[in-house]
Amino acid sequence: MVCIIFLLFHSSFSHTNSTSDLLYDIYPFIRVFRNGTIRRFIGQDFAPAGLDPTTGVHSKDVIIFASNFNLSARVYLPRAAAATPVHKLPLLLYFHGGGFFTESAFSPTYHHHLNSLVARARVVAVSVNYRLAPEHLLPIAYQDSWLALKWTFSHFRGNNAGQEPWLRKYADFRRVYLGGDSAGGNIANQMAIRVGLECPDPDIKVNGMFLNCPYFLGKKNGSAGNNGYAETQMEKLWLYAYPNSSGLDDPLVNPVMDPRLKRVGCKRVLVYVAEKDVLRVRGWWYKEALERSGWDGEVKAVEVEGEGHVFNLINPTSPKAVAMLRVIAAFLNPRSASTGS
Ligand SMILES: *[C@@H]1O[C@H](CO)[C@@H](O)[C@H](O)[C@H]1NC(C)=O
Ligand SMILES: *[C@@H]1O[C@H](CO)[C@@H](O)[C@H](O)[C@H]1NC(C)=O
Ligand SMILES: *[C@@H]1O[C@H](CO)[C@@H](O)[C@H](O)[C@H]1NC(C)=O
Ligand SMILES: CC(=O)N[C@H]1CO[C@H](CO)[C@@H](O)[C@@H]1O
Repeated sequence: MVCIIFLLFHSSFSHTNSTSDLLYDIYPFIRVFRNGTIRRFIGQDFAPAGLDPTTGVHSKDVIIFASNFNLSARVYLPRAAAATPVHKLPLLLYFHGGGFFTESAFSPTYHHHLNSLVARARVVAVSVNYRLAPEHLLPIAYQDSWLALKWTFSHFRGNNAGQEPWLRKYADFRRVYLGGDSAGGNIANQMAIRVGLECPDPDIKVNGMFLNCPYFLGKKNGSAGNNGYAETQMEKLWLYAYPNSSGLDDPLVNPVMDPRLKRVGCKRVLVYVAEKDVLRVRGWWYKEALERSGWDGEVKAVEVEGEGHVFNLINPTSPKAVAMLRVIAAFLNPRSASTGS
C-alpha cells in the first residue's frame, strides 16, 4: 500500500519534474530539454535519392560546400531532360518547410513532393537542405539558402562555373523560379528580395516565385484569429528559432514591416493559402503588402477551401492537392500545361 502510494506520488512528481526539465515545447515540431536533449516529432526520416519509378524523375544529393559544414541539396531531373536535342528546362530552387526546426530536403514528404512537381512541370530543381534550429539558430538558414542560391547560379557561366552537370547541361538560367512552403516560403521571399538587391549575375532571370502557406507573422498587424494553440506554437517557432530577432514584427517574419519588400526580384508571385490554416491571413496580407509596396510585378493569391496548413504535402493525392500541383506546374512552365504531361 505504501509502495503504491509512493509510486503514484513518485510518478506525478517525476511528471512535474520532466515538465520543468523542458526548456521549451513546440509540439509537434520539437521539444528541447534543459539537459540538452532535443526531440523532433516530424520530418526525421530519410528517403534515398535515385530514380523514382512512378514519375521517371532522377535525383541525387550534392554537397555544395564541404569545407565547413557540408551544406547540401537534392537535385532533380525530369524524364523530359532525356529528349534530343537537349532543350533547356526552367529551374526551380525550392526551400522546404518545417518551422525552421524540422524536416529536410531528404525527407519522404519533400522527396515525393519534388518528384511530383518536377515531373508535372518538367523543370530541373534544387531542393536546399539548409541547417535547422536550435542547433543552428536563425539567421543561419537564410545564410545557407543564399549560399545554395549562389552555388546554383554559378552554373550559368562557362569558366568558373559550378561542376554539377545536370545544372550546366539542362537548366535554363533565364527561367529561374523560387518556391517554398511554410518556413520555406518565408525563406523564398527573403531570397527573392536579396536577388532584387544584389543579384549574383545580372544575366540570370528569376521569373517568378510561389509560396505555399508561407510562414509570416506580425504583432502590431493584428492577430490571425481564433486558433489559440496553433497560433501560439507558430509564434514560438520564430521566437525560439531566432532569439536575436526583434520579435514578431521583425521584417524577416512580418513582410508588412519590411521596407525592402518592393525589391522582390521577380515579376510574378503566386501565393497559396488554405482556409483552415492559422497562417491564412498572413498569406493574404503578404499579397496586399507586396501590392502596396511599389513592387513592379503581379501577385496572385489562391485560397483553397476546407483545407489546412500545407494540406497538399500531407495529402498529395487528394483532388485539391492534385489541382494545386497542376496550377503550380503551369506557373513554373506554361509549356508543360499546353502539352499536358
Ligand atoms: C534529458 O531529459 C529527458 C527528459 O527528462 C530525458 O528523457 C533524457 O534521458 C535526459 N537526457 C540526458 C542525457 O540526461
Ligand atoms: C561532412 O561529410 C563528411 C563525409 O560524409 C564527413 O566525414 C564530415 O564529418 C562531415 N562534416 C561535417 C561538419 O558534418
Ligand atoms: C545576438 O546578437 C548579439 C549582438 O549583436 C551577438 O553578440 C550574439 O552573438 C548574437 N547571438 C546569436 C545566438 O546569434
Ligand atoms: C490589423 C491590421 O493592421 N491589419 C493590416 C495588416 O496588413 C495588411 C496588409 O498590409 C492590411 O491589409 C491589414 O489591414
